[in-house]
This record gives sequence, C-alpha cells and structure tokens, in this order.
Amino acid sequence: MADYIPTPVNWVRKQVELYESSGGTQGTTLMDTGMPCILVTHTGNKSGAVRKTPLMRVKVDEGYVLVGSLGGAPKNPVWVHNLRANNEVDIRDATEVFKMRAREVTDDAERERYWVAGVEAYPPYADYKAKTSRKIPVFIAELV
Ligand code: F42
Repeated sequence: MADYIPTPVNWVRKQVELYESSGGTQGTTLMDTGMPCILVTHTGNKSGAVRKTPLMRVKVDEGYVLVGSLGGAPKNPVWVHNLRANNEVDIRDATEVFKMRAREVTDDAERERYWVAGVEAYPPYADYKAKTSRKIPVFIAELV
C-alpha cells in the first residue's frame, strides 16, 4: 500500500482529516455553506502516493461528476493529471465508500449534461467558468 501524502493546503487537509476520522459524519460540507462534498482518493501520477481531494458532490444516475474548477484558476488542478494517468478512485460520500473508475468526459453533449448537473449542485461553478479561458475538465466516476 502506497503512502498517503496530504495536500499542503491547510483548510483542505483539515477537511479531509475531519471527513475521514469521523467516518463521514463531519466535515462533509464546503465550510459552513451546507453544500455537500465528496472525498476522492486517487494516486499521484509522479509520486505514486495516495492523494485525497475533496470536491463538491454532484450526483447523477451514472455516478459522481468531478469538476476540475479550482475556483476558475488558469491551470487545471493537479488531481486532473492524476486521474488522467490512473483512473481508479475511491469515492467517499458521507458514510459510504465506493470503488469507482473516473472517465474524462470529452463528448460535448455528455459533458454539457454533467456540467448542468454540476451548476445545479454548486452554482458558483458557472462563475468559475466565466473567470477562466481553459475548458474546465469534467469526469464521471462510475462503479467498477
Ligand atoms: N476543487 C475543484 O477543482 N473542484 C471542486 O469541486 C472542489 C470542491 C472542494 C470542496 C471542498 C474542499 O475542501 C476543496 C474543494 N476543492 C475543489 C479544492 C480541491 O480539494 C483541491 O485542493 C484543488 O482542486 C487543487 O487540487 P490540486 O490537486 O492541484 O491540489 C494541490 C493544492 C496539491 O495538493 N498539490 C500537491 C502538492 O504537493 O503541491 C500535489 C499533489 C499531487 O497530486 N502530486 C502528484 C503526485 O505524483 O503525487 C504530482 C503532480 C504533477 O503532475 O506534477
């Protein structure tokens, strides 16, 4: 089993710790917004280490939509590169954990459907899209 290397971003690392140590009963929302988050466990594409990334919870029939928004920053978040290199993930949604495979959605119509679901779950994604010139990566995580 590879080592776990926590993110250097303090508030995110703390959320991961609380989410996991409580078994998914605490730390499950984005700060005090009440908006639910999931926890994505994946593999670093260079280190091979275990990485844990909280994302907004965008649930659709097929599984979970993962949106690489990073607040509308100019660059993709690093976890996007990790998922492109190794698509096996564990997704924790509150108290449940699922083994899933994350597929980047490239078909425009499919992507649009998931994007709309994303904005419905977390309206600020629309602001992030307006803020950046990059095409925000969208993945769908489905049960293995
Ligand atoms: N980010 C989103 O993009 N979308 C969301 O919906 C979202 C929601 C959210 C909710 C709660 C919360 O606490 C955070 C949330 N975030 C959301 C932020 C998200 O959790 C990530 O912090 C953010 O997307 C940035 O991801 P990142 O992968 O770029 O993380 C950086 C800060 C990080 O951890 N960097 C590590 C480091 O050491 O600098 C590198 C980690 C890594 O994976 N390294 C690779 C490796 O091999 O281990 C090598 C990387 C390479 O290719 O160079």
